[in-house]
Amino acid sequence: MAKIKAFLFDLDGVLVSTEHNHFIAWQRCAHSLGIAFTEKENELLKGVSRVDSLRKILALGSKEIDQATFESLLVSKNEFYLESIQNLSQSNLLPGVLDLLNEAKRRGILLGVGSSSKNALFILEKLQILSYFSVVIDGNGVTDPKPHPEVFLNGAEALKVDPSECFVFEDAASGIAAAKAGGFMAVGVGNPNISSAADIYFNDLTEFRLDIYA
Ligand code: B16
Ligand code: MG
Repeated sequence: MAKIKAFLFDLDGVLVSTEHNHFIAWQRCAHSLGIAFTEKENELLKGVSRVDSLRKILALGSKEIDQATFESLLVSKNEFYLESIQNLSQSNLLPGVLDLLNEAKRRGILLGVGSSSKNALFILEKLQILSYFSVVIDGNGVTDPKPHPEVFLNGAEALKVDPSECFVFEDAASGIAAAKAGGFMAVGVGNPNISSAADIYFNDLTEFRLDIYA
């Protein structure tokens, strides 16, 4: 294995538990369209861009809507989501995150974020961890969202590392697929549904032993 020089972290579901907030917001949209939507269907949306998520919900319900309704649903989903995370703070970081970021920094490992979310910068600021990352690639900066590897390839390029020298931490099937397609080591975290697809898997980041890998 090449020497590990960098870590790229997914945001929702890896650094912070906002996946549940996305779920509740999408569930509200789906129900407004008369489409059944549970945690099971939500699994298909994890790591998926806002636009693609709504497309998937419509496909689940075999529903067609006009462009204006589509746009307005995207706006209301995001308003509801943002309202639900308005009190987000550092206490909402997932277990092991802060310790891992600090230890990685101490060892000189470069850190970046690769998220599908267009709210990533806002959330990282609320969590007070933005300064840890040399690069943040988010949903505003990619043409092809996950499972395409662009978000992570852009991150590696910005950090000037080869994908083989970089771990990607992900909680979603779309993100694991993106990491693998880009030639990264795909580290699955906090979602048993992806444990077999990931190269290695941990229940949370407290289980990740940095001294073993870097
Ligand atoms: P937004 P990640 C993803 O973030 C979420 O997993 C996914 O549920 C969400 O739909 C997507 O961001 C877009 O988020 O609506 O905030 O732009 O897991 O890639 O960090
Ligand atoms: Mg995620």
